Formats: sequence, C-alpha cells, structure tokens
Amino acid sequence: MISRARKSRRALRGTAWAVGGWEAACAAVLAGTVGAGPAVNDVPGSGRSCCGGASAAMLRVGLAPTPPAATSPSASDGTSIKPRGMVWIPGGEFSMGSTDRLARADEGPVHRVRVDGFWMDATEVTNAQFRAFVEATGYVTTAERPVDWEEIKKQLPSGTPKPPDEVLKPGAVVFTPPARPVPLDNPSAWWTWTAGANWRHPGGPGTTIEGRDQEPVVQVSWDDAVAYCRWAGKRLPTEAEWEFAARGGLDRKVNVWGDEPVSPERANTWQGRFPDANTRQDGYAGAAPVGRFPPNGYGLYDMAGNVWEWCADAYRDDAYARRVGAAGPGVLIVNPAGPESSRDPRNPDAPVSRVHRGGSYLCNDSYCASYRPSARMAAPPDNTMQHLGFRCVMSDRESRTGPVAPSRVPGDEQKGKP
Ligand SMILES: [Ca+2]
Repeated sequence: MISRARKSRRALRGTAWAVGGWEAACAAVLAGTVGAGPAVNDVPGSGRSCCGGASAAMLRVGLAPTPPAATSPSASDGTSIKPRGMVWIPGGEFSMGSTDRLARADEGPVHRVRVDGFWMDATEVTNAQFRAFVEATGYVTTAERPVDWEEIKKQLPSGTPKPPDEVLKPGAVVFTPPARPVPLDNPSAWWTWTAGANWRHPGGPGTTIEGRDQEPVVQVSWDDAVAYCRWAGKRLPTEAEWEFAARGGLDRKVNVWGDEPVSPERANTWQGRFPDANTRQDGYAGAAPVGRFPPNGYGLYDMAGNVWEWCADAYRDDAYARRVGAAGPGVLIVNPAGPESSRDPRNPDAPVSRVHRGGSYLCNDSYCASYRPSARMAAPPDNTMQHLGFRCVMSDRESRTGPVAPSRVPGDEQKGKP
C-alpha cells in the first residue's frame, strides 16, 4: 500500500518545486519530507530558479478609485513632464534572447524586436510605496487572504489530496538556508512553507519590514503587482519592454553592464556556496535597499539581481519559437505583448503562468544565473516569493490617459496548447 505521503509526492511529481511553491510547500508539509521532490528542471544551463512560491487565492478586494498622480502636472504647452521616480526608456530595436553558454532553451531563438519608448520606475517598488497603496485602498494581498482550496487545486494534478486544515492558512514560502551543503536538485531543502508570511512579514511572523522602507516589496503576487500598478496609473512591463530596458542600450551582451561576469560590486546576488554559505561580499544576505548598486545605461537600478520582477506577459517556454515561426526568420517583431496562453513545464497544471525577470539575491552561477537580462522565469499569478517583487512602466501616452491594452503580434496570438 502506498503511503499518503508517497501518494502526495507522486501526485505532485512534475510540478514546480522551483517556482510554483504553494503546492510544493503544501506537499512537503503534508508529506513531512524535504528530500523527495522531483527534479527541478531539465533544461540545460541555468535552468533552476532558486525560487519558491506561496499561497494562492483570487483577487477579492476592489480598488479605491482615487489613485495618486503618477506624473507631475502637464506643462501648459502640453509636453509631458518626467513622472516622479521614473526614467524615460527610448524606443528602439534589440536582439531579444540569448545564446550565451548560460542561456536556457527558453531564451531562444534570438530575434529582433522593436519597442516603443516608455517610462519605467527607476527602482523596484519599495515597501514604503506599497504601504502607501495598501493604506489608501485597504487592499489585502494574496498571501494574506484565506486559502481557497478549490482555487488551489486547479493548479495541481488531478487527484491531489486536500491537505489538513492547519496547512490551509494564509502564508508564503520562506527562504530557510540549510546548515550544511545540500544537493541542488531539491529546492524544498531551502524553502519552507510558513503560515503568516506575507509582504509585511516576508520572512514569516517573526520578521518585519519596519525600518526597511527602501527595500523592495516582496511576497506579492502578480495579481498584487497589477493592482498596485493600476492604482498608481501604471502597468507592468511587457517582457520585451523589460528586457530592452534591462539591457540599457547594450545589444547582444550577456549582462546589463556588458559581457564582464557578475561581481559583488555590480549586483545583489549570492556569493559563496548556495544555499548554505553566503559570504555577503556584496554586503547583503537578502534584499538590499533599492538603488545600492550601479544603474544600467538607462539609469535603472537593480535590473540584475536584488529581487525578481513580475512582467505582464503570460509565459510560454516556446514563446520565441512561435513568434519567429509566425513572423518568419529575420523579421522585426514590434511591441510583442506575450502569448495568450501559457505553457510552463515547471507548472504544467497551472492554467496561467506569468513571467518574471532579473534574478535575485539568491542567484549564484552554481545554481541560477538569472541575473542576466535574457533569463526568463515564471510562476502562476497567485504565487508569492520572498525574493520576487516588481516595478511599473507606462507609455508617454499612458502618462496622460492611463494604461492602454496591448495588441498582440503574430505567433503570440495563437490560442491553446500544442
Ligand atoms: Ca531586480
């Protein structure tokens, strides 16, 4: 007879221990194990993500109708004025994706893309900024809401048993480094489901964001990020906008600063042996206050490392192949807005998976080189993580009119899974 725990592990085999963490954490709790999870990723290169996810629930709180002004008042001659805290990213063409030795399969094929100019937050959204949103709207984040098993199980393989009620409490997955080296094929060895973890207590109930106003907000879902952006009169960047901006005007470079390798002076990543020995050569074991590392060519901070950043796009591992296949080789793709449907091998049962970019303070070349501007990662939109935040954008037109829905390019508009 197969034990309940073994059934759970079998049922969860193939799900996202790397990124889709609520179910993984839930299963780990249910199974009482941290050593029997499935292989993380079968993609060569830096395929693993150092990620873990969190609770899931659908948006349930309406937004206050009085967002703050996202821009300074328009000048009398109608010209736009620099929105506070944002920098102008000039439109242009670039090679999206990478064939670098560290690149994963989903970063190709490299293709030429053009994006229109847009405004982008110079930094990740901070705890102080997110607190202002919550205080103005009464918004309750995903990780703070009661867990809805009926919604959660939609992301799980059919037949996954319902965990005990004590497990189905609001919370999130917290990074809990082991005391000694561990195999790097099982993220549940360093991620722990923690009731009470949320953006106010990103490391669990015993932690706080007091005195950390300038650190990036984390433990926020894609839904939370979208809600914030709407309140602020902004939106999440498309994946193409994010990568174009991250490259800072440098085309076909491995990193946002060029081809030189990552170093403690350049970005907040992990130095030492992941995940048990962080030497903190960059000064930080976790997130750093925003803007502590040099900006890229466009004046954007922390586009490499610190915390991951949600993008608007649905994720497909074959998104670029489909796009190029539809347009034809060498054809310039203009303002791609991402596929209509998701295909995420790390979250095969999730109806939707959303892109996040930029890597985090947990990135280390031994495990995850996702601080590179071309690196792609994803999670279901109700997942939260201790190293995942976001920043907002808006077009110049949107700076006056509000967000405009994107139109999709050929290849992105195909529906259904192949
Ligand atoms: Ca970042």
